Amino acid sequence: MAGIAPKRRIPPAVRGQRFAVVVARFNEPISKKLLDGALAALAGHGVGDDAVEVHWVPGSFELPQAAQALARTGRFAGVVCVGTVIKGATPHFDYVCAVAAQGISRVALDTGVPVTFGVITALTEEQAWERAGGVVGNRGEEAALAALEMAGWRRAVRGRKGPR
Ligand code: INI
Repeated sequence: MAGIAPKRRIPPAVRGQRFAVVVARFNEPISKKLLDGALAALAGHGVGDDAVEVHWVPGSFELPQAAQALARTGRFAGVVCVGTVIKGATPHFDYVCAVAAQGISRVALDTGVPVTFGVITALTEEQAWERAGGVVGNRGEEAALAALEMAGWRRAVRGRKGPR
């Protein structure tokens, strides 16, 4: 998917909050770049290594289960999911992508914790590298920025009083 990533509106209040990053090990060298991008984005907003937990799972199919367990602990202001799915010769790709996207969205809706989608869904390995810190950006970084923004938004909404 092409497009222009939005300008982020991340309030300083997210500093000091805890985040989790779940990484799918499949296509590990590419997913590692997504993890690096996510950690750099978090650190750039005052969320250092000591406030971030990294959890590895076998593949993108498993991302929602891990995200759900982490979100349910109540310990994290946001959970960032990263993985790399590359299309092969069979429909396997479609199943893995659909489960990852729908599952991650469901965890966010069911728990209320921001859970973001940093999964590359590429037709070729070249496309995947382009989205892992290459010419098209870094989907891990983008997902971390989205988690930071949503965590700030959630905090603001929860802090608001009812109608006067
Ligand atoms: N998982 C990925 O994250 N990326 C892939 O490209 C991929 N492919 O191509 O198969 C993949 N498959 C593994 C899947 O996510 C599960 O780990 C596996 O099916 C066991 O549940």
